[in-house]
Amino acid sequence: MIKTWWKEAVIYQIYPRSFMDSNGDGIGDLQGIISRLDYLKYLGIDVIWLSPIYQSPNDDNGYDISDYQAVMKEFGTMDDFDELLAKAHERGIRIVMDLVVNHTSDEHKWFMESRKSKDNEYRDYYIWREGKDANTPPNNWGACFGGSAWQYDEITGMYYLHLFSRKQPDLNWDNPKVRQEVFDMMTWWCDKGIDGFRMDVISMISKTADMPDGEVHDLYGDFAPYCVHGPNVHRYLQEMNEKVLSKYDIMTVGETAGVTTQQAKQYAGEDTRELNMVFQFEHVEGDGKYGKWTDEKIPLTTLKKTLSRWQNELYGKAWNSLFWDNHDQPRAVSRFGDDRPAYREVSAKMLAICLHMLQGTPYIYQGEELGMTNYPFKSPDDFRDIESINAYREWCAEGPLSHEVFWPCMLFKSRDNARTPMQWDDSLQAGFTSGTPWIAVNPNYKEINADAQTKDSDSVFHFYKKLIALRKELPVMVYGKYELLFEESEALFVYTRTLEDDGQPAPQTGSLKSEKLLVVCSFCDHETDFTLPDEFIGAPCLISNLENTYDRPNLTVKPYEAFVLYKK
Ligand code: TEU
Ligand code: CA
Repeated sequence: MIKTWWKEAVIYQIYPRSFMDSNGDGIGDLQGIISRLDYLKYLGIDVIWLSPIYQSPNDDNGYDISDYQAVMKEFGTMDDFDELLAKAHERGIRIVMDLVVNHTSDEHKWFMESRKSKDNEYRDYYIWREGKDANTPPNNWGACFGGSAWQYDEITGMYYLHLFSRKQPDLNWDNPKVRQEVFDMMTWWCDKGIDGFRMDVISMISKTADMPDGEVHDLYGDFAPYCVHGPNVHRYLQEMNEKVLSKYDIMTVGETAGVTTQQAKQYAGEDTRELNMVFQFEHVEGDGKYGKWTDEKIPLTTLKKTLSRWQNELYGKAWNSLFWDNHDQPRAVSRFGDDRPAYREVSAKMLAICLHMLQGTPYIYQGEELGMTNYPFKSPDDFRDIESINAYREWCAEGPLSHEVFWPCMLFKSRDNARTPMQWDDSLQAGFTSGTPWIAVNPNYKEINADAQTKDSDSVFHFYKKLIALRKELPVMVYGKYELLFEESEALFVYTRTLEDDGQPAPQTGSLKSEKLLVVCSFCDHETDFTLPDEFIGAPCLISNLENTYDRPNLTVKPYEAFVLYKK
């Protein structure tokens, strides 16, 4: 297995709009991030993944880019970015940029040209089709944010494809000029000294030439068979690798919804010359009752089965990204743990152990290290996210479901749960802004905030700090082989990691040695009897979320208790 810095790293995702506001306009910004770099350094993370900071009309909070080489005005200037990069590097922190090139904003100059006429030189930068007739789009595909995936444009009387909002037209990657423009832009950022790319919906860049109606599951036809993992996606990524990525010491992670382990081995194989790792969603998806919407937890046995398959099948062949949440997902502790006051801290720590002990590169989403929770939305007017706003209209206000049925699903799954401001301290607006925040602060900020937790050595924050530090000491956390135990348990997630010394030193953790871990995590609010595997009886405890001893064969595991035993 190849040993590299990005396998040993811990990544911290910043959603800039909600991280830290430096000038009181209620919107997080680059100077705000700079002011919190020492906090991140103290936590111990190695890499920041910066959600988009580029110029954007913000139809989808920066995932609709109108200029890839300019900074969004509300976030600051290119000088601020250069300062952020330099100051992060001074602290030994790398910066990975979000690369959103499946689509641009409709306000990007390429699209403004493209729509002007059928023979404009930018026409083929996007995907234009004739409608079936004057009032019917080319096919029945639905967009991810509701409505048809096609938008009629009066100027030329044709439709353009947008798999997300109508302000996010899809680029035509089959046009070599588009690919070259993207590669040149990436080269420009790499030459600035950035440390990698997280590639937004990169599995969707290649579409089939033929675009038939899709099967109708929810409200519209499904585009996935024609647009996800399309015919040329690997060819385009190999071209990108050859022309750009291979020239720099950077890391790449592809966001690849719907990817199978088999496909992941191609996208992120050790020898396929595409990407370093994929962000797969199988363990956080597939639970929806209405599209992605549901109010129910994923059963533990299902979660274990999915995660274990990814652990086993990628071992030695490709590399996993590990995450419970991000800016598109509800808060980890509310979804997989238990955010009731009695269990919030203990279950947040349990989830941290469970994830960081798996094989792959862990991603911490801002506020996860504090155990931040979902937001208690009161009415549909509280949402800011285009997906939530459109979903409520489509499923409920103008659609088939009653408010009573759909509302709990929105509370549980809305992306805005993750987008409320970072809770820095117990002052007004949680110390995020001196003005009015663009989205409301979670009212629990007085109890849950960074200031209190950095001062309390028992906090969720210090627990993450400890896990990150352990990763630097224990190669088994990075390179050990995974094995699931007690597969059928609906209460406990139990696994081992085993490392045999293969004589190859690891870049950060140093020399390898044979070692083994036993990881035990309770995912429920009741006690569970558990018998230690013989070989771990008497093994020392590396880390645990409750004061307890584990030196007897028969244990009673408390609600959300988690511990790791270590054996040489
Ligand atoms: O998300 C892509 C993606 O797959 C989403 O549709 C995801 O499934 C959904 O948000 C879950 O509710 C990426 C970005 O992470 C997201 O923020 C953007 O809105 C989207 O691409 C379009 O760029
Ligand atoms: Ca600001």
